[in-house]
Amino acid sequence: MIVSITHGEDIDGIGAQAILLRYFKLKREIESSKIVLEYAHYSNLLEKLNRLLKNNKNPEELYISDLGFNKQFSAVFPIFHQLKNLNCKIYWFDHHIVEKKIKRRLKDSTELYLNDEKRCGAEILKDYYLPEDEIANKIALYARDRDFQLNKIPLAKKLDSLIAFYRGEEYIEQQKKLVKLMSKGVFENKWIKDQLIQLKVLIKAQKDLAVNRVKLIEIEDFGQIVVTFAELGASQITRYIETVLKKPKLFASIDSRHNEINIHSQYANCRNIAAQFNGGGHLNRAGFSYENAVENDKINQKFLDELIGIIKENKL
Ligand SMILES: [Mn+2]
Repeated sequence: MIVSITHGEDIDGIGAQAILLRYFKLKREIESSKIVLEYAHYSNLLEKLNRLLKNNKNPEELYISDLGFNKQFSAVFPIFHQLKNLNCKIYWFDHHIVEKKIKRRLKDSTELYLNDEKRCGAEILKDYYLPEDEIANKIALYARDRDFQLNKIPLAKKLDSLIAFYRGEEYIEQQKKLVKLMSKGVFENKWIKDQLIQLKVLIKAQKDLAVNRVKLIEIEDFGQIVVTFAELGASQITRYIETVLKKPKLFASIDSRHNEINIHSQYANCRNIAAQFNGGGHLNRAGFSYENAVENDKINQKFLDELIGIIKENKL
């Protein structure tokens, strides 16, 4: 059994998995049906790995892509050890900021640990497994366009919005279908078109709600922050709010379906802020979970107070 765990939040996470599937098919003649596709994020990677062990299906190979490392992940080491004892080979491809010490430990615990902050996850996989393949290059290009906010490829943006919407267990089949299509080089077809049409209506409604719910908070010696929520991928909410409001120094959006929070800021260390909530990410954008961040259609005051306190400690 081969297992691929990636984060399913954007085209980089999904694209990395699609490239992996393509590699298996082209170079090792393994069909995608033989590969277990999993999606995880900071809050449930350990849970997914533990489940893998418990199911006792003896994975021969485990691929983790586009997932950073945060403090609570130290529990992955004993899990990796157990997997290794089961003769499982572990590969981890990432581009998040990870401490040198941890990187060394991960290198020692895996068959391969590749981390490059200058490339996105899909690019790292493409360069490693399929550097010459036209379709893998296209996937990596789309992922880079979104991950580095180049915004030059409209189709990448569309696919990214679809992926962001597919977050969560209820859309897992759609997510997998998209990964398989992309791995075959299909980026546009009737199914994708229909999905996009349905999505457009739903997203517009959620974006309007996010704007209506905007909460502006003034933080002394920092400036204004904006917090809002909707039933939409948190990074997608943030991106939209950023086009509506230019002034705030920090944007925090909550995906109220999953209590997942995304923060963007050029003025605060987002990675450190997220780490305080056991999340992670990049310097200027990061994510984490907070149980009941939204309660009875309102942003939880306890969460807001904590967030404000942590922002104050992490000004850039
Ligand atoms: Mn990424």
